[in-house]
Amino acid sequence: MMKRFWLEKMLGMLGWAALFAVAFDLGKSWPVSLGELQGAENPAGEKLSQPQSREGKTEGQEPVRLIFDTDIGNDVDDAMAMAVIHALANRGECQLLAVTVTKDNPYAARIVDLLNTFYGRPDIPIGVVRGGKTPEDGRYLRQVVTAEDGGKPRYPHRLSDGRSAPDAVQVLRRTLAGQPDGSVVVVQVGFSTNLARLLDSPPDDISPLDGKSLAAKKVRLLSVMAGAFSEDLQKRRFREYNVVTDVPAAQKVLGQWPTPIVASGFEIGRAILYPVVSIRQDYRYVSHHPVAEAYGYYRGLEHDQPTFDLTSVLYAVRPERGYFDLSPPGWIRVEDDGFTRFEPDPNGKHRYLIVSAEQIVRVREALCWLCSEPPQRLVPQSSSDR
Ligand SMILES: [Ca+2]
Repeated sequence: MMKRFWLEKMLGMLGWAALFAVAFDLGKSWPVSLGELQGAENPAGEKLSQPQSREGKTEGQEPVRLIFDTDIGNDVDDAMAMAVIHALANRGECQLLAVTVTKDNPYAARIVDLLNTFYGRPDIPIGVVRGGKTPEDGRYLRQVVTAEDGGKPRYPHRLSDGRSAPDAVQVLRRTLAGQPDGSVVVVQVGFSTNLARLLDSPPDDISPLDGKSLAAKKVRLLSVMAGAFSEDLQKRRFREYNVVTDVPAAQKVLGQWPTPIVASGFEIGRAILYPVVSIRQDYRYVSHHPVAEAYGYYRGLEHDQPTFDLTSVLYAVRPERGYFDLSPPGWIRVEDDGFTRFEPDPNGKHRYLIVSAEQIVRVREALCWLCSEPPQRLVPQSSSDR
């Protein structure tokens, strides 16, 4: 115990020393604000400013306003994608406005609440689907949500029954109505049930706009994990799970959504595997980590995991970092059996992600860092804390 105390103390001092070194290298007196650092020159004389966007505005000032729509519990990548969102929120790159759930299981909303609480954002609105798809528990929801140590919940959270959470469409409407026009990015990594119902929603006391007009007014981009666009998957007529599970909803959203859509097809997440060694090594900053525990139940601690939903989040928040290339514009068509086809059209509003071998390596490493990033403040865990 004493050894650890002194080790931490020394590491802390080293950290401060490094910060002072940076400050003096820049020829500034302490303290140096982040703003000053961004505008300053480094010793090599290169400007440390933020990149300029096409419109000439400085990027990175305004966090991406994000709504996450998920079928969490059917696969573990949804939970990992939430960890990535919270890491990006820690860095001021995004603001998580709300989470809506398309898996119709009461533990799904509870694990969302649990993860938001673990990452220090327990007040984020959560909406749930009613009469939705995949009501079964899946492989990790119940285990992680109900885990206990010494008779106390291992991962504290407020929501004691997912069924008591508000309806997803209401949460979507209220969240969108409260945001500036053209500012929201929606990330949909499950079925299209909630967004299809949003499009169908009539004006109400939340907003005088119907759902389609509200989305047109408020949403800048819809980033979806859906479909399959590579040559081999097209040839095999591969039907992707998120689309197949609720085909009419996918047809509605991909046919009627009023703003641009970027899809991460099955081939992207399949090509970029999250290395299980990261799960075994990078989450040990707490005795029990909900994401690592969910991973263990779902995938096991011997196997890598496709990064499907994580890629939709990464693109939504960091679209201009060259992690992915984009297809030419066109339209994603959903056939009645759930098969997706892409029709190029210069006036189309849809694109899909493409990755090169080099980008695969870059994205994998970025996702390891982001997914395993500790919360800004750790919630004390019961009994067995190290
Ligand atoms: Ca998912």
